[in-house]
Amino acid sequence: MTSQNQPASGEALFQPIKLGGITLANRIVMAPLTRNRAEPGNVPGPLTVEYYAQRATVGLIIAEATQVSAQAQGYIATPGVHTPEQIAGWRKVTDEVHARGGRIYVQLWHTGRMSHSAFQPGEQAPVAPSAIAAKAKTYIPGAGYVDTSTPRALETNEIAGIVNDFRIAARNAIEAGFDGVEIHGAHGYLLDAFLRDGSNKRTDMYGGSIENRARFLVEVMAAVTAEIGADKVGVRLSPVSPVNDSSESQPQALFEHVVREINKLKPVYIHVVEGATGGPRDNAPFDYAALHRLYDGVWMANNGYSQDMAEEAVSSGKADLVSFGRLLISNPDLPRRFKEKAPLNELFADAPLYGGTGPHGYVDYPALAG
Ligand code: 8OZ
Repeated sequence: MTSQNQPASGEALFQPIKLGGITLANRIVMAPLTRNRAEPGNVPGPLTVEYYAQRATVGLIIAEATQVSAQAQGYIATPGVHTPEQIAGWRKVTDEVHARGGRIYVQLWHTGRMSHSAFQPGEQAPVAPSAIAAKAKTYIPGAGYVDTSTPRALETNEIAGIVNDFRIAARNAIEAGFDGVEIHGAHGYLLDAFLRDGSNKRTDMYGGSIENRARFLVEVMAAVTAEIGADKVGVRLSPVSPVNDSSESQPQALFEHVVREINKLKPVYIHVVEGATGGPRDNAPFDYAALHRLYDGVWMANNGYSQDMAEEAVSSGKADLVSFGRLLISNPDLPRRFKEKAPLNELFADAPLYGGTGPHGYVDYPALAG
């Protein structure tokens, strides 16, 4: 109910903060960013080690969305954390970040209907709350950007297996050296698609009422907190983001229920995307302060924050942490640049945010000299 570790005044972004059993050096977080750079087997490779290591001066890195199972994949070259090779690849990343004094969580996802049968085991249909295709696209080599596949509705008795996939992936993440995990409960992926009445038309105990639609996410949070400890688990929500064809008729009531239930499990943070992901912050009315009041842990805000906005949010107690996406792609040393009020690099115009092979646009954004 109260914001934690608020500094008295000034330089709020540079006050350390406790997050479960670890202390973050500052309030600047690297948001989870899909880059589609995983190597064959969906294993993070040497450039990914370098990329995260370059960004280790943020208070916390949240490594990109990482699939909990083969079925969870929806895009090309996204990493997993469900095979020994993937765990070993991530171990190199976490070792290098820790060697540089950084802290790193990983975001765990199941893409649900945001997938294509080309990514699915046996080229099956992707799975979702209901058999409704998202009006969205994914990239397939050779075919380009194609519509996501019409999913099949999960059987009620399949849900426990996916809860278990999240539980095992969380255990694997700890084995890989991560300081904790963020459950991806946002952006229209499987858990968020269950939350929302635009994508969930079920008539079993996982559909209908708000309580029922929240059940899957709450079960995942309960399983993961029981497995690795609530002090190592966060969750990301995007209450009014329309991204990936997401819609909900009563977002305030839905997400107040979700946060009340999640609060009982005492995860260390809630990470909220305010407004439309990567777009307008005021696309739909929503009372984020009302949500924050329902939660006792660390509150992380995201979406289009500048340094000044972040400083105001943390010094006023609206947020304890602020995560940055694009600014951290182009500025590996963002905390230092903020501290020194140094100019910020722009994104390269000639390098893709998603995919690519060599260093360009991934590990060649310059840090300040000296
Ligand atoms: C951009 C492209 C693909 C995936 C998200 C994991 O929106 C993503 C994502 C973003 O959370």
